[in-house]
Amino acid sequence: MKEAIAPARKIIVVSNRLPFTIERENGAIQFKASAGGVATGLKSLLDGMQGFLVPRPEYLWVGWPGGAVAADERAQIQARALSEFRSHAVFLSEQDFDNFYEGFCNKTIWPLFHYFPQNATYDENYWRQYVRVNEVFAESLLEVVGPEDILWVHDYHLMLLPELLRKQRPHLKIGFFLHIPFPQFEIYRLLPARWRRALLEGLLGADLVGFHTHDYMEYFLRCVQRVIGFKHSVGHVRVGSRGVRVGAFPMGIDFKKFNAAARSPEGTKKKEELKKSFGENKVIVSVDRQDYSKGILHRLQGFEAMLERAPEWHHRVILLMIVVPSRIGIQDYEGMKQRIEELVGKINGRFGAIDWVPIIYHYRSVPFETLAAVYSMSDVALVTPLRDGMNLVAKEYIACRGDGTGVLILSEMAGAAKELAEALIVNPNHRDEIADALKTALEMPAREQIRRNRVMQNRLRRADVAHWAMDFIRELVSKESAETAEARPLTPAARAGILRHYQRSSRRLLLLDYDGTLAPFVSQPALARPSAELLELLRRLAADPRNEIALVSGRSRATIEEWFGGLSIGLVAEHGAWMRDVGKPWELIKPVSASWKAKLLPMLKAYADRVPGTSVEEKEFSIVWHYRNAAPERGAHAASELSDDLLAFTANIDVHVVQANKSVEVRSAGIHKGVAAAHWLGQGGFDFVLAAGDDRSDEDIFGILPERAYSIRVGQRPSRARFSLPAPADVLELISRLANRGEREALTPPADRPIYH
Ligand code: GDG
Repeated sequence: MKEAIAPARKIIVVSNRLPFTIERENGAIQFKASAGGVATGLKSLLDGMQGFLVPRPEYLWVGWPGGAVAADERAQIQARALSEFRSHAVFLSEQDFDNFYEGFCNKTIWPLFHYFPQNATYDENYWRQYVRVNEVFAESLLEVVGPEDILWVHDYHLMLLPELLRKQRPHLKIGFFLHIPFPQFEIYRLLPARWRRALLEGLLGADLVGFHTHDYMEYFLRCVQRVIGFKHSVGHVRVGSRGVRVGAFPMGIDFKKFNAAARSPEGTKKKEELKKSFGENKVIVSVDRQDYSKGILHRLQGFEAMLERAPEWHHRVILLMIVVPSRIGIQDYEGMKQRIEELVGKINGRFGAIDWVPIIYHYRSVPFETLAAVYSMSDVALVTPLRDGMNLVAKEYIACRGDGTGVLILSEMAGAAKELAEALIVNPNHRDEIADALKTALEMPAREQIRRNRVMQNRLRRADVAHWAMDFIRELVSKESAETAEARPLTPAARAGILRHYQRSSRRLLLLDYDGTLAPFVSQPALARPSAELLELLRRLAADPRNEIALVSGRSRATIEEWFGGLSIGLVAEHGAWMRDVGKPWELIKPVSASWKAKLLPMLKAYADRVPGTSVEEKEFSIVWHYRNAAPERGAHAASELSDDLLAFTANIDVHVVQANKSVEVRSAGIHKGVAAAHWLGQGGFDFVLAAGDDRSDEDIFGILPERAYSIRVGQRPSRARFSLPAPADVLELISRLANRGEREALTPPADRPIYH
């Protein structure tokens, strides 16, 4: 098996269902192709992929083929799946299916992510089965995945899978796409704490996480920040040594296929036949899977309201409602079917006549060609989900409007509304709004219809499903997504190189952070007073006329002045807000306002009161909440929450919220250590530059250093620094060697020294 499907590089698409289903007819196994939206999209990507990945990769689809399969049938099914559908089957048992698919997927995630918390069930057995099935998928994938393969995991059934795979194959390229909405934090947090964290961690196992819209992407990043505490920077999240990118990739449709089907001779014929059966009536079409998220009942009420308010449309309009059976057996769905049928009956009874039935209700799926003909003969499409990740029906309707006429009424709660702004956009909860839109649609002049549709058609033609898939894969394999390297440990050889370079240089700049770099962290910030040895070391370094030393700290001006004011070195306080050149008074680096402090201070103080072991430090241009002495879990959790509150609250104030080493700090924007470092670098003429720091704020220094400068980050973390050292003691050891070298050097006659250019 493995040999047969192991070409050099494959794109492996992983989804809950394969693009075919196994069924039994008279005991014999049959394969039935089933092309859903995703299946169609991916197929056209893979079939039409034009060498942006060179060489063109093979593809393989991994998923569940449906049905229960006996152990002795598996090999045969696997062979056929591969040869006929380029697929690899993951076999699940009936019980897997019950608790996983009908359970956790459709009774927990689906309702919650569609903002129906009242329909959500929180059952530990469902969760366990969800974990189990994700593990089964991971095991099955490991049988077929090669080191160069690209994995694209789809949808809410498999949110744990990226991390499960990452643990086994740290260097695999993994992308994940969510087809349903990602909810806001207040909804997401309804999940039990353990599950909510595990799902996010699961997704963060991917290199790229994609959503249909920017909103979902933002909600996801917000949840990551609140639940796990990872902040993002323009859609990049740092997870240990890896970078994870999060992006919006609105899914398109196979535009050509729908457009051509509606224009084809058979399509036209079918359309004429259908049209005839509706006589002179205008037709409003509605097509959905039967699901409470689709707003079918509200839509019927909207149609009813239109009939109430516009009697002139009686006997002139018909609502053709196609509802495709879905998830039969789940209670919520069964009850809904009954309510839909009752309401259809009620409206038809109330308004209908012998020669006119206002609603034609069709509870089954129709073949593709019929669907395209229905779209192309309907004057209006009424697409009003209460919540929908994207909604492809809306796009398909527009694609099928060959002559450009037709009116799309679209819910603002569908992801598609972001792209189809020329539609009549409605709030699907409001029956009157739907009624008004229906009336407007029925009366809209053809010219106006065409004007709107042409714009949307052009957009959908460009952003079709192949474009979507290619965009995603291109982003996944792009260079930028490569893991961001950790700084390399400073080897003895590299250290010797630094010492040699120092020795032969004539003008040197040393930019040194204090806490965590020159001194280890202590429980109380005030106890981190510099030792006599350190002060002596700095004094010796500063005594060398070739040296310029700057201590670049986040501490307050008063503390830095008190501790280091007596040395002939440059000083930076409050991450660059204050600076002092040797022999000069303190200066503000730029005019800054701190009027925001009074407003935010109570917020930080409230956290200090609430979380034992935490405290607030107030500086001139920043305020800090420290939680080094809190219970670790509690502190980290509160830090995420506080950062999130602060970020939301300060959206339009010019401040930065920085989660650093066991602290959350708010400071005026535009002030960071990089600005301070630039002040010294700007003096020019240095032929040896070294900077050392231990946290995120020091990255701003590393980022602006010239290429040949030596940057050292304390601790093994992803960093822009060239080198890392384990602890402050190692930094001290290095700079005391520098000091020694320098002093020895000063005793050597200049003529013997190598000249450095
Ligand atoms: C999920 C998300 C997101 C429907 N009836 C028939 C039929 N269909 C086809 C449509 C369309 C597809 O099914 C339904 O796609 P939607 O996008 O409308 O909705 P979901 O099934 O809920 O899909 C959704 C989507 O994933 C993709 O990411 O847009 O938000 O919920 O393609 O044409 N096809 C045929 N006969 C029918 O009777 N042949």
